[in-house]
Amino acid sequence: MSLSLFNLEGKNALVTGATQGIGFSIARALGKAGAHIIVNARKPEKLEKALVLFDGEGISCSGSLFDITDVAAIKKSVSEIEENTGPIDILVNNAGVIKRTEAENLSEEDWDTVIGTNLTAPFLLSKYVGRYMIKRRRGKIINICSLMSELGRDTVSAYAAAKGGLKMLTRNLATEWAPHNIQVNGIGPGYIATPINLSYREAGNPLNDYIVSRTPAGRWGTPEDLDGAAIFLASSASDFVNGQIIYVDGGLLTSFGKPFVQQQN
Ligand code: GCO
Repeated sequence: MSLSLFNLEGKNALVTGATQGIGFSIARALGKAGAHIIVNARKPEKLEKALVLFDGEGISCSGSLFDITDVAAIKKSVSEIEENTGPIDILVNNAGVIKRTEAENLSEEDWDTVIGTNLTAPFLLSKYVGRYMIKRRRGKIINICSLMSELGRDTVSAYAAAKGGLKMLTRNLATEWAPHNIQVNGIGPGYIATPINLSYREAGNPLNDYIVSRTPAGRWGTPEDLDGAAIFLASSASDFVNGQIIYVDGGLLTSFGKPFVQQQN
């Protein structure tokens, strides 16, 4: 056994929604472990900014500008990357959106947006990248799931349905593609401080305080808390691990919780 098991040199990793939050951090972690990262984004300005940052940290990177809800764009971009950059060895289905509205008021349009981005897009990307992986007889797919792959919460019905579906997509693809030496696993982040939850992440906000008290570790996670799980699932250290969701949640899902007590600092 040596640490070279975790080395990603010579590998290409495509990370969707990699210009901010969890996607940015996972892309950086894979890059620092030696991979060439292919940074996907929808907006050119955001992509440019992220590439400059990665570059500044000495990470080998290139950009791939496409909307993951556009199947023609997925097909075109995947084949362009395969032809011009090289094989996609690692696919991280990270990009996601959330709409927080009570179920009885959630519009069909918002439902479709959330399911389209968080569930259908990972399926389509896996399908088109998977075809190449099957031919090569190797590949790693990491789906960014959520606590909401397991739990419900007021106002997030579409998100929970999509993330629960993404967990089962992970298990199903793992089952179908294990014979081709492809490992499909997931990471289920707990409450991680990113732009997606900026609106309620401040002391005094009841939801913020509940999250901190409900998390056994007693704090929000940072995007970097996910680095180890991402490198593990992208590397040959996980070659016999398939269909698993690693929850990186400070212990939240294993705990019944305790009565709310104001944090004493
Ligand atoms: C919310 C949050 C969550 C997180 C995360 C939890 O409104 O409860 O936004 O859904 O984004 O996915 O794992």
